[in-house]
Amino acid sequence: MKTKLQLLLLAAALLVSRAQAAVRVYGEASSTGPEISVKVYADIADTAIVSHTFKLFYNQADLQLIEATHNLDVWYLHNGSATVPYAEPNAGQPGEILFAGARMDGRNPRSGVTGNRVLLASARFARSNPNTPTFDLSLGQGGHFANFVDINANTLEVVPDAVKFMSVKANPADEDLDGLGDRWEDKFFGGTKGVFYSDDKDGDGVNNAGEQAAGTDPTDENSLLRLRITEGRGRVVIEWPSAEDRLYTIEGAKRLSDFGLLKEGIRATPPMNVIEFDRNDLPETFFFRVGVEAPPLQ
Ligand SMILES: [Ca+2]
Ligand SMILES: [Ca+2]
Ligand SMILES: [Ca+2]
Repeated sequence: MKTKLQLLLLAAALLVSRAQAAVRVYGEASSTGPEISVKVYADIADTAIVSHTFKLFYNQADLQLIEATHNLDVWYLHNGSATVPYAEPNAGQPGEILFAGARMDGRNPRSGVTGNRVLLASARFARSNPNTPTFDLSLGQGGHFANFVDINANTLEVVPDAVKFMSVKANPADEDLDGLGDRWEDKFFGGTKGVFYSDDKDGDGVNNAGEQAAGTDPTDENSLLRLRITEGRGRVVIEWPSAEDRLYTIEGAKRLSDFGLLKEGIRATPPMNVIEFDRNDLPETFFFRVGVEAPPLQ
């Protein structure tokens, strides 16, 4: 009779855990064109966790791993006097990275980690081809290994539905992860298919990524970011085509190998920006170049 009662109590305890704890793990991918970045987050509700372990899968034919990192701001060990290193991400198996993170702080052993959109870890990849990369997530380790443990020492992944792995989603502004905004691709090329960041369709020497950043037309060889420099009446006048929401930087050099900053944070005044220098302030031979800081992808 006593044994039966204990079993009933145990069943009740499991039910309580199931109702209370929920960890949802999901990834987000974005691209600069040549590089793909994946960030993996967790929504941790109704409990605080002290460890997580998961795997991120990628296609080796499409991507080469550059770097995998834990979010050490949140996941760290502290022995009471110093932060102690924890396991590095393990990329030993082809096409997968094992992340094992823990939060154990000797100054506050029962703190754990809770909250929405907690960054677990990140990875950066170099792309090997124009394919749209795909990723997957799963529990990190099997067997007797406890992956998601809360501050009450419950192993959450043994409770049905307590730990859920969602998909890795692409940046909604760049679903094909080529570094070009899908709306931008649609506007100039009628869709995202067959359009890639490194293409130079109009042959003006600026690739699509550069044209997008500069706000120029990737189908018009006369539309590109370049400087026009004129000199007269003791002044040097520099002009360039500009686009909304950009900031420009002008650099100068006596030799092409030696550029230095002249002006930064120059706001766009479309369709052209103009700045002037006193000729006497510049050496006889002088080079200029322009840099642009673009808004987020659209
Ligand atoms: Ca795109
Ligand atoms: Ca071009
Ligand atoms: Ca162009």
